Amino acid sequence: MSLAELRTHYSTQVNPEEIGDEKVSLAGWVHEVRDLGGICFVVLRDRDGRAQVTLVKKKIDRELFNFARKLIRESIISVTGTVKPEAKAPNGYELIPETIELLNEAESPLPMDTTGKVDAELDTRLDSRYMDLRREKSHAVFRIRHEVLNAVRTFLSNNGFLETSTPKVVATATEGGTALFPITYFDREAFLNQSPQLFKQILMSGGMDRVFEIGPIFRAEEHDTRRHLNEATSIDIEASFMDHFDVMEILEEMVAFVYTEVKKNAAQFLEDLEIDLQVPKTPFLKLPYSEAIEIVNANTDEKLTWGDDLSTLAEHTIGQHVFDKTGEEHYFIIDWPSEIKPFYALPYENDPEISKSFDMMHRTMELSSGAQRVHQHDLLKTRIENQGLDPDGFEFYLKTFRYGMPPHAGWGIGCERLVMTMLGAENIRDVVLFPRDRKRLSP
Ligand code: AMO
Repeated sequence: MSLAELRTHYSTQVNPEEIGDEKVSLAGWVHEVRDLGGICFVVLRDRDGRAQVTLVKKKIDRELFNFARKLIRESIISVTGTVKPEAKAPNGYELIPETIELLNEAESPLPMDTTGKVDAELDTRLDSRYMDLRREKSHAVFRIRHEVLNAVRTFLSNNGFLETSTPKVVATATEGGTALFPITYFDREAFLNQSPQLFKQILMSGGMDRVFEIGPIFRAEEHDTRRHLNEATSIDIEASFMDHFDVMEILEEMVAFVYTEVKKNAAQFLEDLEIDLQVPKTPFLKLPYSEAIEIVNANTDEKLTWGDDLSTLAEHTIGQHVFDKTGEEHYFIIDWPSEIKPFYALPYENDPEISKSFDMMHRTMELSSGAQRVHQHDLLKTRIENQGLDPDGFEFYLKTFRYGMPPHAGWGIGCERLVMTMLGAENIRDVVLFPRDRKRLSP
């Protein structure tokens, strides 16, 4: 027998009306054993749900009954039997076993509660993530993340974007300001990439026209906050013959599509998390940076001037202001000072102090940033120099601007922040399987 035959169905696939006398095999974890003397219930849990295995002492083989009573929680079993409708049991049926095969017994006591009845600290949960994932609420988060990425792929593919993968081991920085993780690459120093930025732009010169990438980015940021990771997942796009407004439209439509798909395809998991998801309305408000700092100055003690970055307090203040006015959590801050945006952001021709750039915000934090890019070689070289970087290190990138580079634009959105804000998670680590932060390198 092949191992796949240990299971004919997932627990949620069994319909007692349709199945009749047909034999059913389920495989999974022993979630709970309730021994009431004359009757014993074993709750089997698999990835998609639960099933009640019912053993009535008088009606069943004595040996099987005694075996079931002694099953240790979280052991792996395969149960074969017939089903009976039972309104009070999960999925509306109970499984009357003919055989129960113990495939791998769990040790006892368990390192962590998996029923969700006992609250555990985030750190404890992350230390034993394999146990934590067996909790309904933790599992739900990653089912939703799966739907998010599925929807992103569908949306971008349907809009003509090609999926690409670019190197994570690189020789240069792109996002000045945030530090790099150095690594040893044979006899040279290399770094873990902060963003696919340079590569996705090179692909525009290569005629790929519209590309996207979903991949890891590495940021050696020292701060330990609830919304920063040192390894994150970035969803990046780059598109030729588009300006910043064109790609903002793609971004807001994508976010609305993702919410709609999650609502449709992950309804059960939203329910497990007690979330009533509201699909954001498009188009999102586009607030110029100059107005954004006025809002901060009018409502807080901060006195921001042109060229200042936005603090967390500033972001919260603007987010609340927009929410009070529009009832929407998503909005853009556009037209940032050129001096605080990376070298690749294109300044307006008639007012070079301002760049064709944007951040897409959620009420409490930045979700994405993007821009129309500098596509003129000489201007790009000057901007690299002006930011104190050495253009020689960028030669592989710069030269692609000399032989036919179309005007283009793009953005990057953090997958974890997208999921975090969608679910109202307190801490970004909640929505990452194995977070990498200042303190955490294992598991
Ligand atoms: P930026 O540096 O703003 O832009 O990053 C884009 C988005 O990626 C997410 N992100 C992070 N999430 C968690 N922890 C971090 N340390 C972290 N750093 C970034 C955020 C952020 O908004 N090359 C540009 C994008 C572009 O212009 O196309 C870039 O990397 O959600």
